Amino acid sequence: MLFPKDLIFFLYTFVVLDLASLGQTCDQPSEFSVPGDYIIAGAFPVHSETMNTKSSPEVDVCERSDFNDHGYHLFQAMRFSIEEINNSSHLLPNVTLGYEIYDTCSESANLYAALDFVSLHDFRYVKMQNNFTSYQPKVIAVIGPDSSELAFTTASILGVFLMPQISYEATNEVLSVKRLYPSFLRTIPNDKLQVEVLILVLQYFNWTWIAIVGSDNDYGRQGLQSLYDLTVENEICVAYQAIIPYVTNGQRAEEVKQIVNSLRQTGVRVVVVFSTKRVAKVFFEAVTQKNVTQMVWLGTEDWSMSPWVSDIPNIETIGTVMGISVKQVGLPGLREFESACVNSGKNSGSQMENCNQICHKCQSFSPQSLPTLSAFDLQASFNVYTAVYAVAHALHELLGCGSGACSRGTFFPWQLLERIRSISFTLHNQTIYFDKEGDPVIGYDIAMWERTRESWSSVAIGSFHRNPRGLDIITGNLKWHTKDNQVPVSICSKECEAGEMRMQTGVHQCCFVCKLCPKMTFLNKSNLYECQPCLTHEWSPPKSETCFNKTIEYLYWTEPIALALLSATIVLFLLAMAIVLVFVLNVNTPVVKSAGGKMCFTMLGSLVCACCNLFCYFGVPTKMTCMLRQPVFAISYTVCLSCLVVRSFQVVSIFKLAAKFPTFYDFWVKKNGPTIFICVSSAIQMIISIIWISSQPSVPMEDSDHFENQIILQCSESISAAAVLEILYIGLLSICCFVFCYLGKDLPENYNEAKCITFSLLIYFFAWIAFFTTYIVYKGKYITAVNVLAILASLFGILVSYFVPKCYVILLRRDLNTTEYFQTSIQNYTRNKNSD
Ligand SMILES: *[C@@H]1O[C@H](CO)[C@@H](O)[C@H](O)[C@H]1NC(C)=O
Ligand SMILES: *[C@@H]1O[C@H](CO)[C@@H](O)[C@H](O)[C@H]1NC(C)=O
Ligand SMILES: *[C@@H]1O[C@H](CO)[C@@H](O)[C@H](O)[C@H]1NC(C)=O
Ligand SMILES: *[C@@H]1O[C@H](CO)[C@@H](O)[C@H](O)[C@H]1NC(C)=O
Ligand SMILES: *[C@@H]1O[C@H](CO)[C@@H](O)[C@H](O)[C@H]1NC(C)=O
Ligand SMILES: *[C@@H]1O[C@H](CO)[C@@H](O)[C@H](O)[C@H]1NC(C)=O
Ligand SMILES: *[C@@H]1O[C@H](CO)[C@@H](O)[C@H](O)[C@H]1NC(C)=O
Ligand SMILES: *[C@@H]1O[C@H](CO)[C@@H](O)[C@H](O)[C@H]1NC(C)=O
Ligand SMILES: CC(=O)N[C@H]1CO[C@H](CO)[C@@H](O)[C@@H]1O
Repeated sequence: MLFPKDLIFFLYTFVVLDLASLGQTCDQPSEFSVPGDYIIAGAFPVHSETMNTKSSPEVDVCERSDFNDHGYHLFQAMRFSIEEINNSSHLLPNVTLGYEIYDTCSESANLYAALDFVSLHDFRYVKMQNNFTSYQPKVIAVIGPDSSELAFTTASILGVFLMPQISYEATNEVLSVKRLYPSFLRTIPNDKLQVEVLILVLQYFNWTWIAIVGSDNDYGRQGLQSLYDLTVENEICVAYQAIIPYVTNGQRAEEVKQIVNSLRQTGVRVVVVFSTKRVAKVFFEAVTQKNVTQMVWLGTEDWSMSPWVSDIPNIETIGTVMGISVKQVGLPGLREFESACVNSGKNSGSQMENCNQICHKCQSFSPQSLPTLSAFDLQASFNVYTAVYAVAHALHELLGCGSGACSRGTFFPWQLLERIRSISFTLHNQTIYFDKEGDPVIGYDIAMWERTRESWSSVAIGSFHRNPRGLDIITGNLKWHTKDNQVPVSICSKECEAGEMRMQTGVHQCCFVCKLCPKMTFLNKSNLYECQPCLTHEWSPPKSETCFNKTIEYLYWTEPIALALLSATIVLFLLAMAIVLVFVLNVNTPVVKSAGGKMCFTMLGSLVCACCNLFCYFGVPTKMTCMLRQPVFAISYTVCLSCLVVRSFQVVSIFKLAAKFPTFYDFWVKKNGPTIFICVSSAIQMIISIIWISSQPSVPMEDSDHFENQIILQCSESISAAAVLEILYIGLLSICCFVFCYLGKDLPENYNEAKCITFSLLIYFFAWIAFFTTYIVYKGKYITAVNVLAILASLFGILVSYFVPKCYVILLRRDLNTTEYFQTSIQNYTRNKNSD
């Protein structure tokens, strides 16, 4: 299929080529050819680009422009490689390659060349048809042209024929879009990769505050755009960007000066110059004139190794120049080839051998006046050499030369293209192959200018390799313009300290003030502009970059305070058991009887039960322990307290009520009043507990609110109505106890328990008030220990003040434990009372 645009090109072909065939000799567009079995075309800028605006439809005559050394070397490199292949007995044996070379100094010369490439063998025209599958143009492949701008034209035309085209210097990334340029390949990496490498270099030296300028053509504009896009992704800020205009005959020179002025004012220390050498030369002339110093200039492959820029007077004042260059590979033999060529041309004069026929100036070269071959020229020449070899290797395969003899069958350019795309070969120890976009899989060198006497040389300071992808910098080779050879700094704001977030000031991300991350938040390195909160089970101190797990805390079985409490519990338990033993052995003595008789065992039993319940308070709280511990204590304590109430009541009633209300007393004794009272009282407390448990039971919970770095495992302590009722009920029993005790405070000493009961109840109240007070101010893990302590105090209070004195009498004062003594004291009491 042909596009309308291409049809116009073809119409143009006839006009242009006809014109060309009319004008012979000198004014003919420069071209140079040597026949062979297969012809490879080359397009080289042997003359510089013409800058004039066209006024008549003519192909530019390149010889009227300046001679271009660089293009000359490239052209010779192509001849050199073809001759080498012709000489080779391995590659394409018995097959001679010819070539046809065009000087592409302008778009019109380039288009002329492109159309000639696709014209038919032996004819100077393109045959119009809509299917070029079996079309056989005179050349089989094209090497060149040099610039992306020219390559766009050639690649569109050759793309229609699927004629292989390999450029050695066109770097624009759009040329890699195979949908648009299906037959385009190149031996120089594309700018997209170059931009990536530039970014890597900026990142390596921590330069985040930069300016970027580019030349006013596809190369510069596209490069600048890609570079800008990538800087945004990589948190590098572009403080200033500009397009450097073409300066012709001094026009627009003022604009360039303006750009340099603006550059100075932004205060950046690093400038990336994405430009062609021609524009870079004009730009750096302005830079030196404006006395801009102390800068780092980061260049692209097109100019950074070129003498065009390094030869500018006073260039050494501008600071450090470093640049990207395509991997430096020498091309041994090229220099000799060029000299040999000059000599042979002189001697024989035959047209076939006159290898400098391409231009008039070339014909006058002597070995001494040959243009110098710089590292940049050599490197570009190697790209040409590689391109020619790629075609030769593909042709070698296509012709089946691997078997020893090449078949000379017909083939079409699109068949050769398929081979070239999949070719892989080694050249000067370098493996050459193309990726699926037609780009070479090669890396870059990073170079820095170094002044050696009066001239510049470039020193490799590192390289970018593609497998694996990465940048290597040789720090030893770095020579900065700064004092002490320090790496120049180009940042907008100083880096924040660890754990500080950035707060952007203004439009640039790189300009910010630092702000501390408060506690319970942290700075995730993936977002430097925000402190993120920690998860609920985590905590962090202020100015932190991570969150820490909170420690899980509860009353461990083994910690000292728990061991102390456990010992006390065991002591309590043993004491209670000892008292039980003593009481059992002396169950019929008056002291035990007066203490309540069998009721004492109920009391002791409930105390032991409460004591055992204490073990529920240690270790990780479980559903069971949380649910049981408080009610069990409350019920046990109620049982015990009920017994005390009954006992006090009985003493009072015997001494005071029996006489006054005998019927009531009889009823109380006969109907087993004490037992009923104790049962009913305990039942009430039990019902309250059941209501509590079923309505709002205490459950295990994790408290992460009260301590920032701890999670406390504890039982929920909710103050519900039932809980209050329970407390009130115990309070009520206590009050009863007091009342009865004080009613009988004048009773004989061995019946008078007022002091000891008051004492134990006081301990109880004091312990629990202390506990609740602590609970209000302290929510840590030791609150459980305080709780245990309060319970222990309550239990010890009763044991020590009520039971221990009785044991004392039983064991050590047997004289007081006799019926006689008790009767005496009762008689004394009665006598005293009567005498009152
Ligand atoms: C090719 O062979 C000829 C003759 O053997 C020799 O003079 C010439 O230098 C060779 N060229 C190259 C590029 O090797
Ligand atoms: C090269 O071609 C010549 C004649 O065309 C033939 O005699 C010779 O055998 C061929 N050599 C090889 C290696 O094919
Ligand atoms: C183009 O020509 C080739 C052979 O000459 C043929 O095989 C192919 O079908 C043609 N394509 C179209 C679209 O006609
Ligand atoms: C760039 O910054 C990083 C981290 O701040 C530092 O480790 C590195 O040394 C710096 N690189 C240079 C070349 O100063
Ligand atoms: C640059 O410096 C030179 C000499 O140091 C001076 O003559 C010239 O005026 C300066 N140019 C500018 C633009 O400052
Ligand atoms: C290729 O590598 C080998 C061994 O590493 C070396 O001897 C040879 O000189 C190299 N050749 C070139 C052209 O660099
Ligand atoms: C930081 O953020 C990244 C991406 O959002 C996430 O993958 C990573 O887990 C975060 N790091 C921390 C410590 O939260
Ligand atoms: C924090 O706790 C989680 C689970 O709770 C665990 O997976 C993680 O390993 C802990 N991290 C550290 C640093 O201990
Ligand atoms: C272009 C070129 O160098 N052609 C030569 C290739 O090699 C054969 C034989 O070696 C010569 O005859 C050609 O002139």
